[in-house]
Amino acid sequence: MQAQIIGAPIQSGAGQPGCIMGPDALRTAGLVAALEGQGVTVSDRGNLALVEGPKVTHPNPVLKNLQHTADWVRTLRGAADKAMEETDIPIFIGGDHSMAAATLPAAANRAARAGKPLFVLWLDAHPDMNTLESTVSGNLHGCPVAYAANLAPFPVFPEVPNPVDPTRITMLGLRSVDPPEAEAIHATGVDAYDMRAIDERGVAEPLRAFLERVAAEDGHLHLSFDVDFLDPAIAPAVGTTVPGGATFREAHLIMEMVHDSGRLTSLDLVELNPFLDDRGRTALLVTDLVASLFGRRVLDRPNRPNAGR
Ligand code: DIR
Ligand code: MN
Ligand code: MN
Ligand code: MN
Repeated sequence: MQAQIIGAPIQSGAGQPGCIMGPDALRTAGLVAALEGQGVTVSDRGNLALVEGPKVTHPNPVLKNLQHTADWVRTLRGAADKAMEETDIPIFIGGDHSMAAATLPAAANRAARAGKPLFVLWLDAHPDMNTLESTVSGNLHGCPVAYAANLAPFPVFPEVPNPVDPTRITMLGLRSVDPPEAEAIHATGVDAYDMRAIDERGVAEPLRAFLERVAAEDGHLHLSFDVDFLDPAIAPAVGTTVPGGATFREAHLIMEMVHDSGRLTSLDLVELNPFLDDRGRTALLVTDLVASLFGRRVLDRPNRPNAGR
């Protein structure tokens, strides 16, 4: 299996600086070796350079860094559409979650070319379903799902030829949802599990049902992993921590189940802010989760009879 790593050092969509260092922290933590350790042939394409695009404006004065973020989304969209053509599994390392405004449409384009439905697994404390009108913070990392699913006009970003079907999005880990986002979840049929649902049902049951749907419809699967999905106690390096997040064990289980499904076709690793990290522990944890996502399991430890599986 081949994977490309595409670094997107974009931080203008987040409320505070630091995500610009995310891609290099993930490399420093050993992301390439973690993938190669699972037999993946990795091509690290380095970090993208911003290309300035057409001038954009919007009447909502609260929007922050609109031009710069729009330029980044356009730049990454071009690179993402290309990576989707070139490799089995593009891995987009960021960078804040406005990246998904490029990677989701690119994943949807590839699925459409293949004649397959696109499913999205969204692991995040937030649904990121604000529109350019509904956002209160003005941070564009709170908007990519609404844009990619075409829930509202986003004239500042490129056109979305293949909107993501909200009923094929499963969100796990929600615990900070703005009222317009809650309305959008219900109105569109996004399959959303907040922490209460996870406390009551665990992660395995809803995830298994989702992965069975992906298999039944022979779909593509894009996984968008926001570091704030994790509990802040184990993953402090994110600007938008929310208490009560996923545990180490829940997160690894999800990664192992997605691996076992054999369905993963593209991946975002977003919102890592190394400026807020504690001796690299969050970058190391994310790297470790990626190893699980690509097949590492406990019984693969050397000196066990099934080592090297
Ligand atoms: C909030 C927080 N819903 C917003 N969103 C965050 O700014 O739109 N997303 N932090 O990651
Ligand atoms: Mn997010
Ligand atoms: Mn988030
Ligand atoms: Mn494997």
